[in-house]
Amino acid sequence: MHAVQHLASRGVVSVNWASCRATPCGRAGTMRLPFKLHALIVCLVAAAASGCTQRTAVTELAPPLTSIVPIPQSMQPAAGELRFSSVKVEAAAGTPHATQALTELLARLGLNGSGATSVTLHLELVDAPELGEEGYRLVIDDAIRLSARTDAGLLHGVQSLRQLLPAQKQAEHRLAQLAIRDAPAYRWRGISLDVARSFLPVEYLEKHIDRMAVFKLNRLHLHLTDDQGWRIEIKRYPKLVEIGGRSAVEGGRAGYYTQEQLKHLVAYAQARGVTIVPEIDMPGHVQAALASYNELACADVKNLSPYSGVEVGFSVFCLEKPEVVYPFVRNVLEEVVAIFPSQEIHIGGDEIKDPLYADFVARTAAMMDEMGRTPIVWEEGSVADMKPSAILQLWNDGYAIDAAVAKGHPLILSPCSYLYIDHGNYAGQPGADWCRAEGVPLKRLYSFDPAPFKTAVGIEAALWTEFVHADASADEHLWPRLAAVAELGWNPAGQRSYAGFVQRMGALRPQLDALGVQYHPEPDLGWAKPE
Ligand code: TNX
Repeated sequence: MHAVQHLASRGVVSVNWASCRATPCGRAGTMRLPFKLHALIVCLVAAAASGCTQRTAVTELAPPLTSIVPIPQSMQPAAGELRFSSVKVEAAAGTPHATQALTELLARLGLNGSGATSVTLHLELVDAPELGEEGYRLVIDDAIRLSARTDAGLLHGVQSLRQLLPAQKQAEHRLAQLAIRDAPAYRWRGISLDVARSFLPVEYLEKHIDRMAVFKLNRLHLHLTDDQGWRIEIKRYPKLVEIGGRSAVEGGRAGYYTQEQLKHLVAYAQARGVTIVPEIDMPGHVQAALASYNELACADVKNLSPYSGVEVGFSVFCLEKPEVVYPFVRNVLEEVVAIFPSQEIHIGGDEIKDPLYADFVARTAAMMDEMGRTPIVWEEGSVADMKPSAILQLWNDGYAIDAAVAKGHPLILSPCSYLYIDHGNYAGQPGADWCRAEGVPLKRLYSFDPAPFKTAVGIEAALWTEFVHADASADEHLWPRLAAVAELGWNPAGQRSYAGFVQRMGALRPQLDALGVQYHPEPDLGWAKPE
């Protein structure tokens, strides 16, 4: 019996992850009883679970691996391991997305055949209120039992199972016996992609959604319009894409999505537990719209050409012409809500000074309410008179948001010095650095704590694309930092540690490789390229 099994066989060991001072890979085997025996046992199990086994003296202790990001709320290793070469799925009705995700995973790993040793995997819906909308239980003993209240919860369970399994086909698969109970701290765990400055093709977004799902991220905010481009087909105003879709930031990609493509993406994301949240940025950041429909600008505006610069804050709808602007806004938003079932719709509202700004935001937010949706507005919108249910998205670290919180406005947290991942992975990486000259390294990002923001519904990182023009560059900015975003949204500060994250994420590199991610070779994870 190997050591972890032996230790664990004396009773299920429950790991308090936060109290375990994570031992860097490569040194775990040299631990010499610095803790009491129980703590040592717990930490050895945790170290094994963290995925250091291939590179440390713990190797003989604990294959198979149990590194999961974001870290499960509770994970109890049990005795033994389960070995198998095929999996038979017994899925309850009402679990279409989880069943599909599981079927694809098993096929990719060659586990869907009739292997010599078969195990049964039960997918079940259970009435367990403590699991919430997205929680799940995963028990591995002589079978695999995944249960949740919802299909969405089961999908997350499938992702945990994916991370417990190797990323590639094996002759035989092994899983540690364990019991996981898991649920997220926050309901909003997102990433915003700026497809307006530089377009991202549908195929990239599909891959991106697959990758988000692996880390249980559940909101994809698409910044669909800005000065440099209008990316969403609006049938009533075809010039928005005919003219506005042809421009991009200098060096970036132009293009647009048809409504059919967007509906396809919505369904693709839904099947993976991801909600697409569209943003139509108004009343500023609208040069592409003004260039397409000149009447949206005031008569004294001279420059109505498409724009490919980087500077912001110069374009605005002519708010003195409400009879022109509001029908346009309403017609556009009606088409937007017909495409996107998301309860929340982002109406922008950033970086513009105009005497009628607050009025515009209040009227447009009210329009969203009438359409049965919840508006999201960038933090500046807090000056507008809106229902307390309107969500504000915080982006300047020090922005005075307390009054809005006191009014009850929910917050999406995107403080730029932690979550603007258009900024460098390291100081001096070319690109955006206006918010933090030292960039937003992984460790810095991970140190953000949402807890002080009482009305926060969650967090969202942002990839602006003034300087990110290709798929590979997007990948390199997004990963591995998005995995840290996922953990910040899933686990409260007391439940996680950077050292533990580094070990677990370090071990999950093959998962990113299997997904074809061109990630940043992060030195903290031991991924730095040799000199
Ligand atoms: C600020 S965040 C912006 C974007 C830029 C970004 C660049 C926000 C609401 N506005 O328009 O792309 O900085 O980092």
